Amino acid sequence: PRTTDDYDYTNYHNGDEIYSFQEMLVAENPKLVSKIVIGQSYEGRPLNVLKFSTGGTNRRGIWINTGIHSREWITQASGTWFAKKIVTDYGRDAALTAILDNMDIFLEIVTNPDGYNYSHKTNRMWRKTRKPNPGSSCDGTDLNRNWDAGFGTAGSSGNPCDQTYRGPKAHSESEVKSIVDFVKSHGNLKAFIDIHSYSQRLMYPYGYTATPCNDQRELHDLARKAITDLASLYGTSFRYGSVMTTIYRASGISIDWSYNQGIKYSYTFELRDTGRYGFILPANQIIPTAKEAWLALMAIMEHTKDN
Ligand code: ING
Ligand code: ZN
Repeated sequence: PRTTDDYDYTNYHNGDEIYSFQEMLVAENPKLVSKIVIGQSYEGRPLNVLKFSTGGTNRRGIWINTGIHSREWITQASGTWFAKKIVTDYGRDAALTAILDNMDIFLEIVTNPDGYNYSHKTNRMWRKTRKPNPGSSCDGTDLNRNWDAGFGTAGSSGNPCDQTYRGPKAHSESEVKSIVDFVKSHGNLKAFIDIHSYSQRLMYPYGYTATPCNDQRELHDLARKAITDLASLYGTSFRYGSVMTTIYRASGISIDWSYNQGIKYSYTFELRDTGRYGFILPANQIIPTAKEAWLALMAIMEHTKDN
């Protein structure tokens, strides 16, 4: 494709194709979209973040990332669709326009580029990074167990051969550390949304402890509103609640770290489906999955703007 209008949103794309989508989107919308390179992956790929901004200086921000687990292809595909949706709706949809007139949106689509490349070329079911682990024949760290929030406690593994290997220490992985540095230096993010698949859930902190977070009531009510909006489109049902009570104990996860940094609206999604296809979701579900998820994102972003 030569433009983002020609891009095929109904099929999955590899990392290079998504990178070139990002370049096209920036070139087509120079006043609205810019690209920030927050770091590079272990294998040297850029960690690109799309910034959607209508001006101001260090406005309140919303962080969204997809693809922290490489095999969850519906998430990178949805992230690409979200990016196009934002530029299409700005100036046309009143709610999105109001959000962007007050806040900036940061979107990292390919959050684990090495794993994503490996998942396309070698092993479709690859979840972790590709960094070797000294003393082990197993490669990779789980980027959603590597954050400094209950790091190393129950709900992650110390064995490099496990899918939930946490890495040698908190923020040891450049893909995580680059986000940590960006979030801290920005200093004005109000929402942090980490998008996974599959199992159709919308969750808030905590994953490493059963103790309810201070904002549990507000986060719970907003989650209910978001999944109700989501279901209004095709009737897809999402469970919701804290990570620990909704799915299982998980330590060192992104949204527990972001929440403990003071970013109140920290949420994590698990998109379609509930297991029929799992990670191998047919491509004809990309647009419906992205469209329904967008309604939930809009609910969270609007609430964030107004609070
Ligand atoms: N499952 C998640 C995992 O990392 C999850 C569940 C999501 C836990 C978000 C904590 C936070 O185990 C998938 N499919 O990645
Ligand atoms: Zn995941």
